[in-house]
Amino acid sequence: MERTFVLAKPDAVQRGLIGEIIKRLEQRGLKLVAAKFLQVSTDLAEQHYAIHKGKPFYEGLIRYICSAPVMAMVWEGPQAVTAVRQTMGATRPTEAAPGTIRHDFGLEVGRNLTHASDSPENAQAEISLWFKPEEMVDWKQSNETWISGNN
Ligand code: IDP
Repeated sequence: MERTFVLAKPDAVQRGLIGEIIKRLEQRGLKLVAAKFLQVSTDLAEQHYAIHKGKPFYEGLIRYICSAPVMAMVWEGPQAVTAVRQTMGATRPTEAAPGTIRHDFGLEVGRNLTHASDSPENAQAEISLWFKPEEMVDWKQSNETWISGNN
């Protein structure tokens, strides 16, 4: 099983799309193992997006992430990183496939609604940046064997 870090960004929160994002991940078969609603500090935003420091969109990206609350989550499942990125769609909403969150609810890259880790290594780093170990909930979902299994 793999875990990945997901954010419903400020535009998703302001537009009342937290439920829609959670619904799609739940329907995919993924399991929610941690969640919190918070106002992101500049310090946390800069750590999270450190890789983009120096890019033309960096300052605006930090302002965007800190502009309203976000919903931070950890989702678990087989190939969770790949599955969630697929459900989110391409970074630019106009390049995202129909049926993905970014396509179905977005138009601009600067308001693309969600973040999801792009590799298992980055997922681990992002999970430990945003969550304490005791905030993760280990639980068994009763329908797990109907979502993942080889028999
Ligand atoms: P990702 O979120 O799909 O992993 P990244 O390339 O890692 O995409 O970019 C991180 C975030 O930075 C994007 O989700 C988007 O919010 C923002 N971003 C990326 N490129 C641009 C841009 O050209 N203009 C404005 N914002 C951008």
